[in-house]
Amino acid sequence: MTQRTKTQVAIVGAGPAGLLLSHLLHLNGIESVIVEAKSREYCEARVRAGVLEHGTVDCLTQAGVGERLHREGLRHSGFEMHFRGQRHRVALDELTGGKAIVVYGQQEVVKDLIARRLADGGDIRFDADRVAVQGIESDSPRLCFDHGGITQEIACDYVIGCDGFHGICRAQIPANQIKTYDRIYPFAWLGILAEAPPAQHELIYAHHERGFALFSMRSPKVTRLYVQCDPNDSADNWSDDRIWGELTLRLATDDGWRPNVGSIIQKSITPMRSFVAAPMRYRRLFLAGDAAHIVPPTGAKGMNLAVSDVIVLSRALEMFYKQASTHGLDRYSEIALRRVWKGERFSWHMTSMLHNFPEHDPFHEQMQLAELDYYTGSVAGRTTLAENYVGLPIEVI
Ligand code: RFL
Ligand code: PHB
Repeated sequence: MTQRTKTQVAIVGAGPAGLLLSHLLHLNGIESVIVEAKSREYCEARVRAGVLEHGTVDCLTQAGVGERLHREGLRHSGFEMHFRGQRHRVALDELTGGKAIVVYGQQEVVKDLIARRLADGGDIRFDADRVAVQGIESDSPRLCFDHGGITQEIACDYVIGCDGFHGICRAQIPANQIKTYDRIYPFAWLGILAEAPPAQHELIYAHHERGFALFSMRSPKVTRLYVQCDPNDSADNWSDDRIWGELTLRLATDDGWRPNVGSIIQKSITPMRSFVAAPMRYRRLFLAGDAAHIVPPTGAKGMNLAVSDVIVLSRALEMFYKQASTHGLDRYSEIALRRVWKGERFSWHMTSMLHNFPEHDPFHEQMQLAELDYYTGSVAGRTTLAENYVGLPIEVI
């Protein structure tokens, strides 16, 4: 037996993109259902991004889901680049007219959004199996899935694929209607969470002949660190001693600074890839966030691009439901992609400038150092880094 229901907007995926879209639609009186493959606990525990651009913070604040973020998030008005044993600071606020970023774990954003959707009576179907989009060529698409042993079908006006890079929505678009752009990098990041007080308040991006390292944090007691490794490596090959040895070597500066060492509570390897699928729409199916594009994490842009997509898309859906105009929906992909490509460029540039590439020769190494010298040594260079890092403007329809 199939249980049939109807909604205005059916959303696949309860990551930051799907949850925020559902909440923004709700604030505008538009009904949605989220269908999610994993459990609520799993979604709330997934450790990923940590840096929120100023526009992301503004959006969450204005949408009424920023209270804990303002209480517990760490506001950073600068970050550092370490190379040749020296520290170089990029003063975000001074270079961007007072803007900053906030360090607040993605899973905390997800927890806040789930709690708010459920408090507002939102419909999130966790643990959905065999999720499929049907009727994509028609004007009445449907989302089908198994839930609690029952086959369900949700009829809707629009399906929004917020199901991440490995989701099912992007694959619904006929191959001749979508173009993809891809770059796989010859390295990965080993990321750890450590019970160690951050040895300094701001993030550090380090270039070192042994490879890249990143110093970040989650709270006054927990440090988040990453170290460049081989993409085929396994986290099991990295003993705690080896991790701390590499991190200390790559991050340390000649003035004696080094990260605090502590017990490692989480360890995982992330591959590095740039990917864009365009357009981000096919008929009544729209893609947002990682379902349409991914970036290497070096620029801290992934979740922020998911948020800016959803800001544009929620406004376009509002125009459709309030003014019966498809103008916004017709322009969504073009507007979202303009910002996505700039995020892709920044992430690619930071990645290229900071990592050790196996094919690089001593000339390339000198080019990277000259680039780092230029970008940190001139006001123009630092301003370029700063305005991209805090987040470029979000174009609204
Ligand atoms: P998500 O978060 O992947 O959510 C997709 C959701 O869809 C579900 N799903 C399905 N549901 C139903 N049916 C199916 N068939 C489904 N298939 C999948 C999944 O279970 C999931 O719940 O995508 P979204 O919402 O677009 O959000 C994107 C962000 O998660 C991602 O871009 C960031 O995490 C990237 N990222 C960073 N972004 C930043 O902005 N700042 C950072 O500092 C930052 N650091 C990072 C990062 C990503 C990292 N990793 C692990 C890739 C650091 C790392 C290490
Ligand atoms: C993090 O804190 O997880 C983080 C920070 C900056 C990045 C990527 C990840 O560029």
